[in-house]
Amino acid sequence: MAEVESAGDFRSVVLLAGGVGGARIAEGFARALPEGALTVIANVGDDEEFYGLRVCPDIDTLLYTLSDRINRRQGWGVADDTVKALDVLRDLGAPAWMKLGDADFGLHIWRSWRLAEGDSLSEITVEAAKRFDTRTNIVPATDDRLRTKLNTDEGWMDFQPWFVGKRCGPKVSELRYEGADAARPSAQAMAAIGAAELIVFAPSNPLLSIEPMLAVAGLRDAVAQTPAPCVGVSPLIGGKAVKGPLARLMQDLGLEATSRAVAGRYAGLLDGFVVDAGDTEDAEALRKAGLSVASMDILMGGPEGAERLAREVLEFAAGLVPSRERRSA
Ligand code: FO1
Repeated sequence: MAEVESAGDFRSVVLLAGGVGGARIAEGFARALPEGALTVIANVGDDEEFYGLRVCPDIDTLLYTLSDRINRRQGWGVADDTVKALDVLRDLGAPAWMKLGDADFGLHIWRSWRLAEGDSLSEITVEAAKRFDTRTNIVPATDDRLRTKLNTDEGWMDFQPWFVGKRCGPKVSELRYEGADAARPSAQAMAAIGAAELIVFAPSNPLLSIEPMLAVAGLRDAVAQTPAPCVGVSPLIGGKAVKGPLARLMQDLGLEATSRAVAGRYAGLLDGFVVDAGDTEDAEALRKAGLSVASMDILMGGPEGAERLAREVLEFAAGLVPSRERRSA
């Protein structure tokens, strides 16, 4: 591994990401790093089949964000998209609760066609990232089937029916990452981790975005064993998520909705953790537990704010002597 002494020295950074927060910080790193230096390993636990088409919301949010096609107000989907196809589906009596836009359908059709032709999700995603000119490598955590399931007061549910269909309403008592035991990490994800000078856990939902990937044993082991520093960024500010149901979900599951508890989810994997400047108690508690902690403004806002955060995270990581609290865990 090349010597990294300052933030500008990083030539291969891996970001584990899912959801809107993951895509936002990915855009920040893409702006802060040299072209091609960033590989984003994307969650596939949110994937779902609609009308026989394979939809990969976390991969697609990355593709659209990094190619500047994203609907920035929503954080997902294509800007200025229309819903004519969905209207026809609704007229024909098909369920239409997932707002799939017309331009978005194009990507799902292309992906499903390529999968049917025998190409892997990794090959398809890498090609989509190139063709959309994202200037970033985007790879799925696994090519195998992996699905986040939620046990709720309405019974076991798939992720999108819970998240979008029921607007996260049903109370959650248990999570399961179906398929994780048998899933192998994608070759591209393993190669990226093997070459990484830094691994960052995005400010994504740990339970819904990061842990489904870490449930793939080969991927978790590779992260645990890398000599590269591993840094997590909290998705919580003052116990609240900028977007999404994280705080509610943590409470449902009997966890404290704090940055400290988020870091705890990654025990054994981190050399450093980034919390919001206002969360001083969390920073203190984590430092006492032996973790290097940086406090900064973690609210990204737009692309400039995301780039500022990415640069500050790189600065922090460059100064870290891998503490290996994770080695002794
Ligand atoms: N989120 C919503 O809240 N409502 C939707 O109708 C919706 C549609 C949708 C379509 C394509 C896509 O890639 C994402 C979409 N999302 C929608 C977001 C998606 O549910 C979430 O980004 C993730 O799965 C959570 O990380």
